[in-house]
Amino acid sequence: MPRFAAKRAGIGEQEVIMRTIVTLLLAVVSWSVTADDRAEFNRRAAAADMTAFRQLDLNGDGRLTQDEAKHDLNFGPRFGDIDINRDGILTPEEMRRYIEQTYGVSASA
Ligand SMILES: [Ca+2]
Ligand SMILES: [Ca+2]
Repeated sequence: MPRFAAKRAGIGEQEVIMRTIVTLLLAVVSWSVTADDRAEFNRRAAAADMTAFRQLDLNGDGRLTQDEAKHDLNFGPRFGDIDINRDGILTPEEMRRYIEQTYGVSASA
């Protein structure tokens, strides 16, 4: 009888340990899914910004002026944040730095 009780207690402990492991695994899985979602979001946002940069460049000189960007409701308001040297022109280099700082991904321009 004591052996039986001990065995039962042993199974109970194993069950607790298993439940703990499963709980931890689920936590790790849900955390990594969140991290993947965040990384995927950042990649898409970076790609969207680079696409907008190219599309808004109406005269095709590879740079964006405030005039070219001002009508874009997504890009226009951020112009000042991207324009690091405040000369009113966004260069591909400023775009890359903004994307790296904002999204933590390297941009391909
Ligand atoms: Ca331009
Ligand atoms: Ca600039």
